[in-house]
Amino acid sequence: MTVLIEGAVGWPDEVAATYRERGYWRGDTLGDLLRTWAERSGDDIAVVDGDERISYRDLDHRVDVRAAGLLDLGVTRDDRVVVQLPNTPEFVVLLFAMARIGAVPVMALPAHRRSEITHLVELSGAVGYVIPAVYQGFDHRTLAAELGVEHVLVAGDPGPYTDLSTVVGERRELPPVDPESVAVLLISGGTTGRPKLIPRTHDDYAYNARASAEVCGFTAADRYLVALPIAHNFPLACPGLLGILGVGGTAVLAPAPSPDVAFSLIQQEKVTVTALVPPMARMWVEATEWAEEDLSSLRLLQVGGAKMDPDLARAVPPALGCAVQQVFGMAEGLLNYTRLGDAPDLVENTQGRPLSPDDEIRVVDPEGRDVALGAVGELLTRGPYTLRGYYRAEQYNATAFTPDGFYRSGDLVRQLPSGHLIVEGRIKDVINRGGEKVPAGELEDLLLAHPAVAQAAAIGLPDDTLGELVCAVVVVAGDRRPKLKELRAHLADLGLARFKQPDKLVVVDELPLTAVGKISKRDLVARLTDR
Ligand code: J2J
Repeated sequence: MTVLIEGAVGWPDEVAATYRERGYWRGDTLGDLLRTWAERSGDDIAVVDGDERISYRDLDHRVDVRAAGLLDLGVTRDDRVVVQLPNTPEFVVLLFAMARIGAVPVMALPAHRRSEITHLVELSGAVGYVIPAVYQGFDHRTLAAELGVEHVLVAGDPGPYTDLSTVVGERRELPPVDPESVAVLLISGGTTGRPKLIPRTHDDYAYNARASAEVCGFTAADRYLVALPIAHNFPLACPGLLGILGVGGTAVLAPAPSPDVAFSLIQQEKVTVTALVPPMARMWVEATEWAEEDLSSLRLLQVGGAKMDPDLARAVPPALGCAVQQVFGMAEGLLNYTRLGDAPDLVENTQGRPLSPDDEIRVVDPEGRDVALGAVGELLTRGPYTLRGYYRAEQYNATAFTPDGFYRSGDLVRQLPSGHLIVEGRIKDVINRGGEKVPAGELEDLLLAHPAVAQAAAIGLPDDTLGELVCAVVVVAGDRRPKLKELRAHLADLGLARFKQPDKLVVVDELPLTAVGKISKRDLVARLTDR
């Protein structure tokens, strides 16, 4: 078994050897790669943020200096640091600086709040927390005060903490980092209970980004708009930031994905490619009705995170003047892409096919037997960039993976003879709210902490805009019916991210049960959608 970091299982030795032989794993760390890219593309622009343009050479230099500064602080190899920065150059510099010293960023999303962040700090045993001072009205420093981590680094007014811009040291020779060690810990959206952490190694993540860039036809002439939150796997490495830097192109950082922000950046920076979730892609298509910006530089829009309506897939090319690509990915690894040369029927009606020739796919029935080609079943997968176990989750891993290392995705799919997959549903207890994942159990536990709630079930209800809305179904304790607003305020008090808070509340006398006495969510959804 390859050793990633304490608490994370890797691939069996002979499998790892195959991945190396076939050239997927090349033995470079993300820190080494940036050095190579800087030697190749020195004066070209790597990152654009507003008026700031950062060349590859400058980025490489900033990364060295920050890496030294982190070491001087005492942050060192294998140390975990929760990083919660928006789409800014600080994020990019920190990512590579941590890679260079072998420290591991835990990729929190900007929307996460006390509930998620305390969980991430505890689970990862983080020694640090890196934040903006205030972002979207939320003062991250007040949250930092509750965490008790050793290092709080702030981009902006640091208050009582350390100003991130002062975390600089003298450029120096750095101790080597193992390319098979963990480069990042991504947050899972697809698990039961509290979110789990996904270890991604330098080798596997570099391959993930490089192969994705190839499938998307990235070249040095491309300019990728980082529109979604950069900590998410999709804009980070599919091909995203890492993929565009790998080919010598430019990453243009957007503060938000909405058309009013993104369209002017596309025009100004001649953006050629970007990635969105389906509801945002729909907003873009609709915005072309009135927007006056010139979007003619766009050549490709990637859409993923939730299932895209075929109508939307058809509407993108005429409205935005670019090709559309469906991406069915997961932070756990496996990525499926429709290919640039695929027939329109495949691009519109499938969620793509696996990225790597060595992605192994099984589609199985509830007993774990392979179904016939074309039949619906659960998608299992293993491969050169798919995890073999969540971080520090031994017990959970025993059921989340088959004994021979396939990850049970919880997604229901069927596969066409061409290899393309169609997502038909899911068996995991997660609500997919327009690409944002809400683990039902996490929400239910917090709902139950409200004095007026005796029982709770969180379910997804169909919605035209978001695909699914979060619905809380509760049985009341006592004689006072809680209001939706009150429950949302309660969840906000407990520090739950806003996107996980219910959009709807339904009060029932009792929850339907399955034959084995569990809450039957299928019955609940059926009941509530009939209405
Ligand atoms: C249906 N369901 C989809 C799609 C993801 C690229 C793109 C997306 C993600 C992502 C990602 C879907 N149609 N096109 O990491 O790099 C649902 C599935 C899947 C889960 C994973 C990337 N694309 N899904 O969404 O880790 O249920 O990754 O298992 O957030 O989203 O969620 P996440």
